[in-house]
Amino acid sequence: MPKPESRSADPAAREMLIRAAELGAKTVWDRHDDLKPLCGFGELGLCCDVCYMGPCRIDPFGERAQVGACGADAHLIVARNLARAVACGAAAHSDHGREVVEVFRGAAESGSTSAYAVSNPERLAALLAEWGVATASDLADRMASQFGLQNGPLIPLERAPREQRRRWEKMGISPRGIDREIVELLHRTHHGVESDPVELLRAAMRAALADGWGGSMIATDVQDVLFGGPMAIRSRANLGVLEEKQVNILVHGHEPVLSEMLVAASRQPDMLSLARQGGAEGINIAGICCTANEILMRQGMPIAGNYLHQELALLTGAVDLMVVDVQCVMPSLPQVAACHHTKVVTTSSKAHVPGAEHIGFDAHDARRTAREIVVRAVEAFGRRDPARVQIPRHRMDLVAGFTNENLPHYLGGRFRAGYRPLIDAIASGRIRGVVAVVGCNTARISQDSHHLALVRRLLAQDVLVVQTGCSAIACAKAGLLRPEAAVEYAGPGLQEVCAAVGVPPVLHLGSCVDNSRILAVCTALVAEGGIGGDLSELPIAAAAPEAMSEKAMTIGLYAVASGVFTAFTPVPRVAGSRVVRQYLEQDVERETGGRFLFTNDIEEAARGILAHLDSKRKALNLAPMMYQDGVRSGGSGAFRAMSTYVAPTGLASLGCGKAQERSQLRPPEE
Ligand code: BF8
Repeated sequence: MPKPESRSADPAAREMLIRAAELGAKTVWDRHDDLKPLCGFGELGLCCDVCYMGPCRIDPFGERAQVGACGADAHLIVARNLARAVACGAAAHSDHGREVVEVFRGAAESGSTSAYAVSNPERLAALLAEWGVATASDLADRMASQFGLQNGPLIPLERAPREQRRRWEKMGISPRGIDREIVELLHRTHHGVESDPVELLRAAMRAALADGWGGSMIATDVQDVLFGGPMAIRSRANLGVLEEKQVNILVHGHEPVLSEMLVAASRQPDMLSLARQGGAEGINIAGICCTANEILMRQGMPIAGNYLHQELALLTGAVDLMVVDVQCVMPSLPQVAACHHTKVVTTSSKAHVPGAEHIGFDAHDARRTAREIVVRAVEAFGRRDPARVQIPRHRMDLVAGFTNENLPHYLGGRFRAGYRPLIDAIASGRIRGVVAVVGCNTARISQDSHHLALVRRLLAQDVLVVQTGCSAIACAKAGLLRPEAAVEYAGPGLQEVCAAVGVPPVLHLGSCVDNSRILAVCTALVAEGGIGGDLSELPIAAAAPEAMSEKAMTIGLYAVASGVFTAFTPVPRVAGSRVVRQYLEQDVERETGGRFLFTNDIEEAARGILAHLDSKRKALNLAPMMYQDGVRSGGSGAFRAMSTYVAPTGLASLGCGKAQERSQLRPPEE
């Protein structure tokens, strides 16, 4: 068996990989190894299967076929494959958005029998004003219409900086309705339609923008209206959050419509007494992947792990029931669950898994279904064999729940809320810039190792890191989401800011659809003024250090289309085309202001990001960095210089006492 260290940087994962071998269970790493060597044509993006004459494969060494049967060359084939991935990623996010809009519509209509209701009237009021409608029902209708909008730009696009919108209009990629962009992109990749690879990449950007500034942004807004706007909150992460003496239910997938209702059901007195009658001390709900981020942000529920933890969690023998909805759910789960008593339940009409039980989840009957799932979990607990349970002891404290709505309060205080303190810290050289580190795990890279290496490297260089998705979970498990991480990892300038403001150096902003929150933060920095009039002028960047899913490619592309330098690791299937790489890594910058850096080397990604931040600082004529190699070299700013930073006791700096462990934290007083 390969060494567990080569498969994961997480000690809990390594422990469970040894357990997998004992149990004779195959995991994603074993299956990935079984496939090696991976198809070289596929890895380069040079295999075309869009018609049934093929599949056609282009010889990368130039000795055999250089075009497919229809005449498509390497560049068109690579661009077409990439465009199809982007369409699928955009479809996944945006269909999630549509789903929550439909739940919102059901909750908003008069005489509603929906189990859901508006829980955030302030956010609703702000959206009503922005969208120019009078009622929640009108808003839901208007949002739903964005998916099928045939002409004219999406309404949320208005939030983007004017210069960015001007660029999109000039390029002809201002997105229309989400469905329309995805359908048109797929049409253009059909055999014999768009044959210009660069035009195809521009069309892919248009569909990606429809996701980032459309489907995903709408999803985030609606979820905040229905389930509440997150505030800083503390919790724990890693497999050690599973409880030996409680019924453990893992929620996995993406849409909080399911997970929020399960959390509510698990807290009902009759469900708790059922669990006690079954011999359990309580009901413990924990999450995997993005739905974990959703219920963490709003409810403080613990996170069991990120993408590569989904099978490992089942191997503990402590999970009584795993309930899934859509996206990033491995079809292998029922086989792995069969090692123990664990039940796997699917709930979405769009996502069935052979071997799992399907309990259809309907928003109108959500309470009953959620309770039924909890009852099944309690029953399964009765079949648990305590002698076979092995829960890794690893679990880590964290603070999550930052958003574009609440960050101004944490940064500026209650009476002077705003991004000015952050902008001053950047302008004065205390903070080098802001980098979004997001995305997945992949079996191609030792789990979490790239996320941790990159984030630690950036922190040491006084870079404030914002996160979503499985990357945020990777850093949570490693303790980087604690305020104390500033002392342990941040450069002196960033330490000073974290101490003065009382936030961790790594800010958790939610799930993958919540990358829209990061776009909103960047837009707010532009609006506040002083460090650039456009996203492409800001000292900001993005990275997907362990990208796996098509959604990650879509996110990367809308970041680049929005003017953001984006490091993407490992290299996606573009290496087979010089034209595609040249456009996405260089030429696109003249059009959108952003560009990709594709690399397999995380140190090269870090160097590229830091060089990019410094070049933007130079172009804006910002002050030199205040500290070089930890030594103060000059500068001034809004924060008191501190040579040593005293760690906040617990989360005192966030106004967080013990009683607030699972409650929302208040922004700091002025
Ligand atoms: O949407 S980061 S592995 S869970 S795709 Fe999937 Fe990637 Fe995780 Fe969330 Ni995002």
